[in-house]
Amino acid sequence: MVIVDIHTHIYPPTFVSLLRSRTTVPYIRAFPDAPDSSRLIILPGEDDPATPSTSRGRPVGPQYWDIVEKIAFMDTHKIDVSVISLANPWLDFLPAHEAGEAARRINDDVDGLCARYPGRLYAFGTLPLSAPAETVVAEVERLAGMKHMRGIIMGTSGLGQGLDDPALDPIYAALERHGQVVFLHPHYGLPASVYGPRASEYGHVLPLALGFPLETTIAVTRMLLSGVWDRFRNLQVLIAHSGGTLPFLAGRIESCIEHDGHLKGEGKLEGRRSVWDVLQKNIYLDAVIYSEVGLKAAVDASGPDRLLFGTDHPFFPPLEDEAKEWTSVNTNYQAIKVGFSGDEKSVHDVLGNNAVRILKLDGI
Ligand code: 5CU
Repeated sequence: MVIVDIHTHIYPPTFVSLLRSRTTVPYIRAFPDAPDSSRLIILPGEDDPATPSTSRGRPVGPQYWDIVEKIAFMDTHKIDVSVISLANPWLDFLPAHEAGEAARRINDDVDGLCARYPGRLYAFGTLPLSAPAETVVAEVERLAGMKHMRGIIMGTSGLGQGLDDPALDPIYAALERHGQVVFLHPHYGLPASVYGPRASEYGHVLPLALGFPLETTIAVTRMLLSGVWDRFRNLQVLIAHSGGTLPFLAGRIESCIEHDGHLKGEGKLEGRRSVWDVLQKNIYLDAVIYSEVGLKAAVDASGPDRLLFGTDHPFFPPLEDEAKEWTSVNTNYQAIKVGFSGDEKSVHDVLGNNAVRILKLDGI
């Protein structure tokens, strides 16, 4: 049995230097009341002065950038192969004139990390999405020729106006042409106001447990509504966190579309592809959902041959002792074993065979 982790992040050394050089989100720094502990501040609003500096962001150490630590984590958790990706917020925050060069440097850096562990590491590349579309397309073309790259990771903002923006069409076309999988991952969450005035009392629970999946669900639904998969019928998207809430809400989304007088009046209901069709032909889902209940919704929506194991390393480490196996990882292993109890083939497919087939991990 081969085990492949397709949801596992890294901030390569070039990116860490960039974060250390910054003073606005995203950045890495130590605060005066805890000078020996660096903190990674990435999410919007995470450095609110009302939050004590020791609770801002998260503690950051070599597990975020040292590839040796990634391999040790893989060995501890019996993971044969990882498809690593730059973690959020990718390059979204860079000025347009810096983004193309930064993407090239970071992608070369990540490809080089993979080369150090032949057969054990592959990667999703990063796109310079704040740059003009031609610069982004050029990086898609370059990534297609790189040995360890198997697609790209991106967030929900696209070129700044979301994933239903027609200006993304040349980029979707290039991704489709090169058969590159898009790993779609949240970062921005929901507006802070929805979390209420006591949000700072609840740590990261509301933005991570709910903001992330809802952000993803809204982004994918906007893609669907704008006809992205009607125009790019072979565009393949791997959605983080088992699709946000998409599998659970697909029926409601479909019903709202079918009952919408505006869409009907505009002729947009004719010949459109349903969310169910897209889920079964264009969408892959990771299995980072921590319970067999969510996993079942994902399998029912997309099928066991489109579900892929992931860990979200280095996020969600144990709060006590990092040397042990991680509860977050074992919870996902357990959900797969219980969810597919009696169906060994599906267990093996989700843990690794699907990733090998879909991402053409030919060194295995
Ligand atoms: O803990 C977090 O903030 C995160 C994050 O930012 N990105 C991610 O992939 N997982 C957890």
